Amino acid sequence: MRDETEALIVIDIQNDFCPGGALAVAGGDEIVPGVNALMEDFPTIVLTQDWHPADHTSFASQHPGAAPFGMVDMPYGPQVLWPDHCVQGSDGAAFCPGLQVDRAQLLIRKGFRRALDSYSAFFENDRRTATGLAGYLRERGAEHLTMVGLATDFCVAWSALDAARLGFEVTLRADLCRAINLDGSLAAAQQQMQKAGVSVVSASG
Ligand code: VGL
Ligand code: ZN
Repeated sequence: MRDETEALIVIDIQNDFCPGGALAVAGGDEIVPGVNALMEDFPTIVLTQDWHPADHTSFASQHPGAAPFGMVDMPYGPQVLWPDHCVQGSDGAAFCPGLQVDRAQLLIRKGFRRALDSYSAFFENDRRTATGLAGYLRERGAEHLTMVGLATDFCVAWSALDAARLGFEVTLRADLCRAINLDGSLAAAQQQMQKAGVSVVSASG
């Protein structure tokens, strides 16, 4: 077991991001066994869950004439329009079958405000509205965060970038993440994470 300065952040491993889901990420389900094994090694485990109202403004269905994966300008900046996904209480919003969640101490739900999306586990997409996770982790004594989950280039990358900006030491386990890769979003996210000092690795270190 690692010491109390180490926390594992398990991002959005939910049915809608796995094959057959509304916003399926290729191979999303493949990471479950590895994430389960990694959880055994961490004293502090946080899960996040994308958790939208049915009329969330990140859904293309809320914008007449718009198609999924287009862009729209929101008051807080540009926003990708998504297929309806992770609706609060739906089967699609539930954790993927087999994900071993019993040892997690905190569940952060995000994206629950209709007019504001939230990719990062720390701040919503206005980059100002905090989820409370930074305070929780600091009070628990966490300094080094390991990130796994879905999707690499959206919720995982935004979480990793915010964590680095907040002063945490961040490791991303690329082998335990899968990407959406929309218009080069994966390469862009990798570049930003490298610049921010996020350590992207493919095995336990
Ligand atoms: C995510 C798009 C929309 C993610 C969530 O978990 O990466 N991506 N909502
Ligand atoms: Zn979402």
